Amino acid sequence: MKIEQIKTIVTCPGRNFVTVKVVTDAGVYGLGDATLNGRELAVRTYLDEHVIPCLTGRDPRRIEDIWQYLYRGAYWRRGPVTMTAIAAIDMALWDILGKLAGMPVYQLLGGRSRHGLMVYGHATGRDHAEAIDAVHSHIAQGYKAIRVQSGVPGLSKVYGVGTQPGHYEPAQKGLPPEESWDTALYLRHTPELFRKVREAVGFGPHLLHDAHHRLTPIEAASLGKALEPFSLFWLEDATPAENQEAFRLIRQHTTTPLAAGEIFNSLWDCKDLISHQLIDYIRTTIVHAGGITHVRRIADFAAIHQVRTGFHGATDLSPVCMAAAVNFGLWTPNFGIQELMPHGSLVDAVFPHNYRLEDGYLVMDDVPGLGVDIDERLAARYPYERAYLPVARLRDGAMWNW
Ligand code: GCO
Ligand code: MG
Repeated sequence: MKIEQIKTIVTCPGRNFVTVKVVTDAGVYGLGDATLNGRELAVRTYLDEHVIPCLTGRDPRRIEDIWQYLYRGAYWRRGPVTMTAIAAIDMALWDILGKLAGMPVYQLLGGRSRHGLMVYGHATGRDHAEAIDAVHSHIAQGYKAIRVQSGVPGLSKVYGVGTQPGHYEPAQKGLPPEESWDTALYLRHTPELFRKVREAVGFGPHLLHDAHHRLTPIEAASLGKALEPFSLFWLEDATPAENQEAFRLIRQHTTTPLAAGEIFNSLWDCKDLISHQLIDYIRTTIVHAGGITHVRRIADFAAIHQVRTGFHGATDLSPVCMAAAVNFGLWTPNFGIQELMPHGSLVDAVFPHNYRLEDGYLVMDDVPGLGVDIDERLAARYPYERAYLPVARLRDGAMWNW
């Protein structure tokens, strides 16, 4: 059996997605997500120019060998562009293998560990009252876990807070918008938000919060401590994690569970965080960390340190990645939670899929492969549009962290 053709499909049904389609001579094809928000065309070029020409003619069932070929063979290891490109090919090969076997990918991984994946939804509000309304509406929709973010008085815009409750889009069309940031205002405001949310809904639903890497380690420690009475499921990306030691300081001061890793690309980015048990949830995703083949190694390594998965699942991860995440989460023994920001109906039409939300859990029917497709004709009607995440500047104009 041979890989006959591989193509990259770029489409923008409201936001940009890059998809890989691997076609075999056996009449089956596989899909992989290759979307790297704001750097989409770099991955497409990496695939088109440097990966695809090396793969045509190979046996698509040699998933491990192709992974090692692309990772070890390239000389230049890791990095978001490389690992997203490898991930897309890897996902597509698992999709093909499932179709050949007539089984969903989770069966190939070792079968179901659970009936569905508990997800967390996004409750956002421009102020506390609006955020609390959004929490109520998520509870009414059956969500068991809810991430809460709100506007901060004194800041005109806060990342992760939409213009309508419950919705925000990570990237904006055009060049990167600039937002201003003030840590002191944020730290004053955030514990108060969670005090009010707990007062309004009690301790039943799980609550989560994302600090988007904006804090220093000591600021993160103080926020974690201040949030302890409100019993969060996790505090996410409290500080940038290039220096994994930083989390040791946070850990010394707070028992609020910590999550990190949505921007990591390999096990090497989280090895110390996991082995020293400095985090509780690893957010590294299939699309940005080398696909199912590599994320399975991360999850297994995490399992022996009692760290659970909590994959990134914002709208910039396509339904192809979500389908892979659902298969993966049905199997992985140390699954923790899955982020869910539902895509709109147009994205769902471009990528028809088999997973669905039922009473706060993502479930899927047994279909061969990943259980996702692409309507190429519809995709072709929405060409790429330049779009970026915003950047953050301090009050004095200096660039600040993501
Ligand atoms: C999250 C996020 C996202 C990311 C975005 C990057 O869902 O936890 O932090 O909003 O910033 O997906 O592309
Ligand atoms: Mg995040």
